[in-house]
Amino acid sequence: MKNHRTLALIVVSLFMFALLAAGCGGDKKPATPAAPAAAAPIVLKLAETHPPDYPTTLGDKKFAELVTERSKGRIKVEVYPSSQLGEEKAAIEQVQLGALAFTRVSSGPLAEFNKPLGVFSLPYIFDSSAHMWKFLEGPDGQKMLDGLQAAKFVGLCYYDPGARSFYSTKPIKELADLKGLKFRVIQNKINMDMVAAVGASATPMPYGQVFSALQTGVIDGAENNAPSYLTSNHYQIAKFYLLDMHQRVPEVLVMSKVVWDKLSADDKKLIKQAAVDSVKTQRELWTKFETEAMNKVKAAGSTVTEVKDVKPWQAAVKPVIDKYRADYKEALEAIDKARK
Ligand code: GTR
Repeated sequence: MKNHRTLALIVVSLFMFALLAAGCGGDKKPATPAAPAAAAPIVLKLAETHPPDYPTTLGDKKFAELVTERSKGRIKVEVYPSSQLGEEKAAIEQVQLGALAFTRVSSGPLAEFNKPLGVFSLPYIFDSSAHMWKFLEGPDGQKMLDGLQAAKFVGLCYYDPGARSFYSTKPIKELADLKGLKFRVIQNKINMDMVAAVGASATPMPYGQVFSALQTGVIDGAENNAPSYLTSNHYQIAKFYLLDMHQRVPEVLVMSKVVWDKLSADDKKLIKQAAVDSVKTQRELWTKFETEAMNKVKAAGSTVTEVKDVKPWQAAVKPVIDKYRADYKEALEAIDKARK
């Protein structure tokens, strides 16, 4: 009897030992400690309205690539093109709330959240791309980026927006042809006034709705730079493009201040620098694509008319500048100074 019990005890002990050796021993520590698990990367989303191979999207991707490389994979920026995360206004709202880390948008819609940026929607304030960049890269342009913090954004950098011009389904070859036509604009008060000043009427609507609005005749036209005119396919319906170049509305890469505040000082520096360093890529690709886009729309049958003299255009929209001059006094003076 006693022998049986001893035998049973030995068998049970051997069984327990085998279990422990197989790693089923509850919280028993392993003999050699495992290497600490790698921390999961910080994943940050970026919303972009343009298609994947558009120069601005490629600027975003360069930014993402620099962030991954410089953080050695610790921080990952995922770029969502083609308005997958919503139209610009919705993306801006999400960034402001902190639900989304970044968005690349036009300062046109962003001005609805941070008034000082509205100055960029005023027509003909910049003579050329060089004039615009001189201002943007100077202290006053940078001050405007920094000013975004007041609206819970961190302005990281500007991207090249090109120049916006009117296009229509109706023949437009000079200023007088715009009279009575209905143009879609980016939602912003200055755009409404500008379109009224050239004798037309403005319909604000999100970018993604313009194609069908042109198709159904809800609007007669819209206005944008050549790359957008091409990639949005608006050129397929609105075949008359009049190069009046009324606005240069800088593109801005913004980050959510809510997300920014959670980052370490070193990571903030890394992100800011990666954005600044991505500008060169975006600008180079932009210049190339502007010409390419123009050639493509011409080849596809668009009638592109150059405006030889912008003076009548400038005279027509002068009341708009006068109306807003007091609101944007300081910025307008700095923009004038950058001309010299
Ligand atoms: C483009 C700009 C977009 C968007 C669009 C529009 O030029 O890059 O961000 O603002 O215009 O007209 O809605």
